[in-house]
Amino acid sequence: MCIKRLRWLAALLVTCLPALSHATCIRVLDRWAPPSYSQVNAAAYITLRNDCPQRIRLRSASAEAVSLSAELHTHITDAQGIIRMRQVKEMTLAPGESLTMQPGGKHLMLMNLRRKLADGEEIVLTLRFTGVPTLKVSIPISSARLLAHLKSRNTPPHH
Ligand SMILES: [Cu+2]
Repeated sequence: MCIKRLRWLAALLVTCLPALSHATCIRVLDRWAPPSYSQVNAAAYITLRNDCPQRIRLRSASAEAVSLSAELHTHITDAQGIIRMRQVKEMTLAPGESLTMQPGGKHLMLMNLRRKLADGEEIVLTLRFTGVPTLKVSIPISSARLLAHLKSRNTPPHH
Protein backbone atom coordinates (compact mmCIF):
# COMPACT_ATOMS: atom_id res chain seq x y z
CA MET A 1 0.00 0.00 0.00
CA CYS A 2 1.43 3.38 -0.95
CA ILE A 3 2.08 6.14 1.56
CA LYS A 4 -0.56 8.38 -0.03
CA ARG A 5 -3.26 5.81 0.48
CA LEU A 6 -2.13 5.27 4.09
CA ARG A 7 -2.36 9.02 4.70
CA TRP A 8 -5.84 9.04 3.24
CA LEU A 9 -6.82 6.12 5.48
CA ALA A 10 -5.38 7.87 8.53
CA ALA A 11 -7.34 11.03 7.70
CA LEU A 12 -10.50 8.98 7.33
CA LEU A 13 -9.89 7.30 10.70
CA VAL A 14 -9.37 10.63 12.43
CA THR A 15 -12.63 11.87 10.89
CA CYS A 16 -14.55 8.80 12.01
CA LEU A 17 -13.10 8.27 15.49
CA PRO A 18 -15.11 10.91 17.35
CA ALA A 19 -18.29 9.17 16.21
CA LEU A 20 -17.03 5.79 17.45
CA SER A 21 -15.53 6.88 20.73
CA HIS A 22 -18.02 7.93 23.32
CA ALA A 23 -17.43 8.62 27.02
CA THR A 24 -19.88 5.89 27.99
CA CYS A 25 -17.72 3.17 26.45
CA ILE A 26 -15.34 3.67 29.38
CA ARG A 27 -17.05 2.28 32.46
CA VAL A 28 -16.06 3.14 36.03
CA LEU A 29 -16.46 -0.10 38.00
CA ASP A 30 -15.01 1.07 41.31
CA ARG A 31 -13.62 4.24 42.86
CA TRP A 32 -12.38 5.21 46.30
CA ALA A 33 -9.61 6.96 48.17
CA PRO A 34 -8.52 6.73 51.79
CA PRO A 35 -8.69 9.78 54.08
CA SER A 36 -5.46 11.75 53.92
CA TYR A 37 -4.96 12.46 57.65
CA SER A 38 -1.80 14.58 57.61
CA GLN A 39 -0.10 13.34 54.41
CA VAL A 40 1.13 15.76 51.78
CA ASN A 41 0.15 13.37 48.96
CA ALA A 42 -2.77 10.93 48.72
CA ALA A 43 -3.63 7.93 46.57
CA ALA A 44 -6.91 7.35 44.72
CA TYR A 45 -8.10 4.07 43.20
CA ILE A 46 -10.36 3.67 40.19
CA THR A 47 -11.26 0.51 38.30
CA LEU A 48 -12.02 1.17 34.64
CA ARG A 49 -13.33 -1.09 31.92
CA ASN A 50 -12.79 -0.41 28.26
CA ASP A 51 -15.94 -1.25 26.29
CA CYS A 52 -14.74 0.84 23.36
CA PRO A 53 -13.76 -0.81 20.09
CA GLN A 54 -10.25 0.66 20.31
CA ARG A 55 -7.30 0.65 22.71
CA ILE A 56 -7.55 3.44 25.30
CA ARG A 57 -4.66 5.20 26.98
CA LEU A 58 -5.13 7.01 30.27
CA ARG A 59 -2.64 9.86 29.91
CA SER A 60 -3.15 12.16 32.89
CA ALA A 61 -5.34 13.01 35.84
CA SER A 62 -6.06 16.07 37.93
CA ALA A 63 -8.08 17.09 40.97
CA GLU A 64 -7.66 20.86 40.94
CA ALA A 65 -9.95 21.47 43.92
CA VAL A 66 -7.86 19.39 46.32
CA SER A 67 -4.32 18.98 44.93
CA LEU A 68 -1.78 20.94 42.93
CA SER A 69 -1.30 18.06 40.49
CA ALA A 70 -1.98 14.36 40.04
CA GLU A 71 0.28 11.62 38.71
CA LEU A 72 -0.21 8.09 37.40
CA HIS A 73 1.73 5.70 39.64
CA THR A 74 2.51 2.04 39.92
CA HIS A 75 4.59 -0.05 42.35
CA ILE A 76 7.77 -1.84 41.36
CA THR A 77 10.16 -4.06 43.29
CA ASP A 78 13.70 -2.70 43.01
CA ALA A 79 16.98 -4.68 42.90
CA GLN A 80 17.10 -4.74 46.72
CA GLY A 81 13.60 -6.24 46.89
CA ILE A 82 12.09 -3.01 48.19
CA ILE A 83 8.67 -2.05 46.85
CA ARG A 84 8.65 1.51 45.56
CA MET A 85 6.18 3.80 43.84
CA ARG A 86 6.98 4.85 40.29
CA GLN A 87 5.35 7.42 38.08
CA VAL A 88 4.20 6.03 34.71
CA LYS A 89 3.48 7.98 31.53
CA GLU A 90 0.22 6.22 30.78
CA MET A 91 -1.99 3.24 31.56
CA THR A 92 -3.39 1.36 28.59
CA LEU A 93 -6.57 -0.66 28.26
CA ALA A 94 -7.19 -2.99 25.32
CA PRO A 95 -10.80 -3.37 24.14
CA GLY A 96 -12.71 -5.44 26.73
CA GLU A 97 -9.94 -5.05 29.31
CA SER A 98 -10.26 -3.75 32.87
CA LEU A 99 -7.71 -1.65 34.72
CA THR A 100 -7.78 -2.19 38.46
CA MET A 101 -6.11 0.34 40.70
CA GLN A 102 -5.51 -0.77 44.27
CA PRO A 103 -3.13 -0.25 47.21
CA GLY A 104 0.24 -1.78 46.36
CA GLY A 105 -0.51 -1.60 42.63
CA LYS A 106 -1.47 1.03 40.10
CA HIS A 107 -3.00 4.19 41.52
CA LEU A 108 -3.49 7.88 41.01
CA MET A 109 -1.35 10.08 43.24
CA LEU A 110 -2.71 13.44 44.30
CA MET A 111 0.39 15.57 44.82
CA ASN A 112 0.63 18.43 47.32
CA LEU A 113 -2.84 18.41 48.80
CA ARG A 114 -4.42 21.79 49.34
CA ARG A 115 -6.35 20.38 52.30
CA LYS A 116 -7.10 17.14 54.14
CA LEU A 117 -9.38 14.55 52.54
CA ALA A 118 -12.01 13.68 55.14
CA ASP A 119 -13.87 10.40 55.50
CA GLY A 120 -17.32 10.54 53.86
CA GLU A 121 -16.67 13.40 51.45
CA GLU A 122 -16.37 13.09 47.68
CA ILE A 123 -13.74 14.66 45.47
CA VAL A 124 -13.79 15.01 41.69
CA LEU A 125 -10.98 13.63 39.55
CA THR A 126 -10.57 14.45 35.88
CA LEU A 127 -9.13 11.67 33.71
CA ARG A 128 -7.69 12.48 30.31
CA PHE A 129 -7.36 9.79 27.67
CA THR A 130 -6.15 9.31 24.16
CA GLY A 131 -9.03 7.92 22.15
CA VAL A 132 -12.02 8.94 24.28
CA PRO A 133 -13.22 12.23 25.78
CA THR A 134 -12.15 13.45 29.21
CA LEU A 135 -13.97 11.78 32.08
CA LYS A 136 -14.87 13.30 35.44
CA VAL A 137 -15.14 10.77 38.26
CA SER A 138 -16.48 11.42 41.73
CA ILE A 139 -14.35 9.61 44.32
CA PRO A 140 -15.72 8.82 47.78
CA ILE A 141 -13.19 9.19 50.59
CA SER A 142 -13.64 6.05 52.63
CA SER A 143 -11.83 4.86 55.75
CA ALA A 144 -14.04 1.72 55.63
CA ARG A 145 -12.52 0.74 52.27
CA LEU A 146 -9.02 1.29 53.66
CA LEU A 147 -9.80 -0.87 56.71
CA ALA A 148 -11.34 -3.59 54.50
CA HIS A 149 -8.20 -3.59 52.37
CA LEU A 150 -5.87 -3.81 55.37
CA LYS A 151 -8.01 -6.60 56.83
CA SER A 152 -7.94 -8.59 53.57
CA ARG A 153 -4.15 -8.31 53.48
CA ASN A 154 -3.82 -9.68 57.00
CA THR A 155 -6.17 -12.61 56.44
CA PRO A 156 -4.22 -15.79 55.66
CA PRO A 157 -5.32 -17.38 52.35
CA HIS A 158 -7.78 -20.30 52.53
CA HIS A 159 -7.14 -23.65 50.92
CU1 LIG B 1 1.98 6.90 44.39
